[in-house]
Amino acid sequence: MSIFKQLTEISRKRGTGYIVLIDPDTRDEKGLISFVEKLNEADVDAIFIGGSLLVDGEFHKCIDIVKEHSTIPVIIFPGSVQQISPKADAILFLSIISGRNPQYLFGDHVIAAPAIYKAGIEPISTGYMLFDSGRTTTAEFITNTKPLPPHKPEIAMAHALAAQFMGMSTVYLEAGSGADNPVPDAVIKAVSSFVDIPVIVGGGIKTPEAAAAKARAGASFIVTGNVLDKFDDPNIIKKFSQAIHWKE
Ligand code: 1GP
Repeated sequence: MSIFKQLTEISRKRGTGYIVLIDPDTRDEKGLISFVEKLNEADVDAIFIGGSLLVDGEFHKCIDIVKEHSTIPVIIFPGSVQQISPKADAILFLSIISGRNPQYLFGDHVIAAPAIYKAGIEPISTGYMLFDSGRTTTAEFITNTKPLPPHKPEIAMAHALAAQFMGMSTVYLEAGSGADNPVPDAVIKAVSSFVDIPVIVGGGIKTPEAAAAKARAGASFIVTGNVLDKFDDPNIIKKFSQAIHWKE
């Protein structure tokens, strides 16, 4: 069964799936191994690896280490065409549909497709929708795209439906890593009840309670990233996981 099918099965059974994003620039090897060990015990459904701006260039090493220490599926969340590895299980084949920059709509894809084919990893066609979250995010700046207004659900709904009509497998509602304001629950509810494809939600989700509300609003998957480093609580990942898997 494909990774995408496995994940949609999980979200159907558990209400919502939980995905943790690892930015390869933020941890040294020792820190990464101990973080992955925590993920193994916290009932996390998948790991995203990637970032909009990789300073250290530790992307490949990061995937090697995570694969060596975990059996959780590893999905590349690419910030650029350089972020492709045969060691991963799958890759989000992202089109930034909130923007109108051709490079990120159907430009880099032409360069990446043969490399992904050669790597033999599963592409997951994803309509990536960046939302305005109060201040400029790295993704917005690097991709030179305008984010969607967060208080206009009808605009978000139309974008997501267009993605579905174009045959994309999923849409990703993104406020950006460390966003002050995550994607509002009302937008998640409007989009997820309007389209048939799974809805991934991430960016600035700071507490298990906030994650639970977004899960119940209709998110198929919740993604948390750097926010996990801001807690002293050693059980925080488990708490997110329990809050997100709301059908249990
Ligand atoms: C995943 O970019 C997010 O979509 C991760 O965001 O780092 O704010 O959790 P945080």
